[in-house]
Amino acid sequence: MSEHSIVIIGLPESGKTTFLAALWHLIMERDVETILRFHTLRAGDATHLNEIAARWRDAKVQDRTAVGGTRLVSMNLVDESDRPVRVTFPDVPGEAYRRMWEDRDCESEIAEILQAGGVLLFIHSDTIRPPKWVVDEVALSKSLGLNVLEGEAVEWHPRLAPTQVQLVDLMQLLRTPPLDVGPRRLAIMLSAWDKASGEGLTPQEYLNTKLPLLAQYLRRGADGWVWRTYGLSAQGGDYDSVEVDAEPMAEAKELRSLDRPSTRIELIGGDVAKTHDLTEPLSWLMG
Ligand SMILES: Nc1nc2c(ncn2[C@@H]2O[C@H](COP(=O)(O)OP(=O)(O)O)[C@@H](O)[C@H]2O)c(=O)[nH]1
Ligand SMILES: [Mg+2]
Repeated sequence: MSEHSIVIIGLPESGKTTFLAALWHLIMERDVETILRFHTLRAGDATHLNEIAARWRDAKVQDRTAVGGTRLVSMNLVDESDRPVRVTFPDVPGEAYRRMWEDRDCESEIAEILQAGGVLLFIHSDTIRPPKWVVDEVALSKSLGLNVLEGEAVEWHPRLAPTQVQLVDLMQLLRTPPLDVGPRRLAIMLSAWDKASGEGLTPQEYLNTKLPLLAQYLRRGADGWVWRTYGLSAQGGDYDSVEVDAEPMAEAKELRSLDRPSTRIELIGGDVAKTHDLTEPLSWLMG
């Protein structure tokens, strides 16, 4: 069986687990056409996938992936010409990537996983932290009547860095030993696209506009990434929170009422105008 490994990377809360949940539902349910299809199950392997897919079907937000709880999930699939492929991806806690940025450190187990052949980079399109100017922030605080301390330095912390700065660093680390394995394919997944599509931009235009540093880094080809940008709505809208006393969302209720849950999924970009097929980027990454 040809083994393909794809690594899912992204800062915390970028949509990684939701993607895996929707993908597993799609593969097992077969209620829409997909390029890659289910082949065989490996015993004991699917518990985590089944759990997250069940939560996804119920339109419930995924629990935060436990810190230290890296789960290597693999799916035995077949491609268009019935060739078996095993796709392995880790559900690595986003904290691991945060640690690489903030502490310049990474566990050896994760370093090994990061040497996968294809990279899926998740970016939550609605929570991008843009670069900010101190003068603007001060002016804003003052106009809101907040108490601004004059002449006092605010200590900087790497976590305050804009999203695009953190992501470019992460991409550069993947082309630096010990993580470097040569040029690779990269699919950029702008998640929660349902929140972003109202702006009328294509995923590529969105990347250029909201994350210009990352877009330039990729366009210049400095690290040799062969890349594509997708807009992904893996839920179709907002899901119910898992908090006990949380109000149910009207949107989640509507999504639950769809006959075929897979049709909640919308993916644009790549070779297709619009599809429910989450295996399209995987198939491209394996190409
Ligand atoms: N509106 C919307 N929210 C999403 C979508 N995908 C993920 N989210 C939300 O984004 C947040 C982070 O998702 P999660 O998959 O847990 O991210 P992870 O930490 O990278 O595994 C959660 O609140 C999700 O419900 C989507 O397609 N649409
Ligand atoms: Mg997660």
